[in-house]
Amino acid sequence: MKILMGTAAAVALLLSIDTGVYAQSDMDCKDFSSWREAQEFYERSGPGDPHDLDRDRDGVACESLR
Ligand SMILES: [Ca+2]
Repeated sequence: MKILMGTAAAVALLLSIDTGVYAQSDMDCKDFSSWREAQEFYERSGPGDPHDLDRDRDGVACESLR
């Protein structure tokens, strides 16, 4: 039972970390470890660039990370 509880706690922790990242209201370029990651997030976030990752509006997010 103890092991089961530990597993449940670990899963809950992983889930909270996972949803925590995507629930963040605003992501900045410094929150990504690579340009590719930032670019994919930018593309997934849809039109309008809600996180303001592409300030010069050329379709390329976070030039500073390239
Ligand atoms: Ca840009």
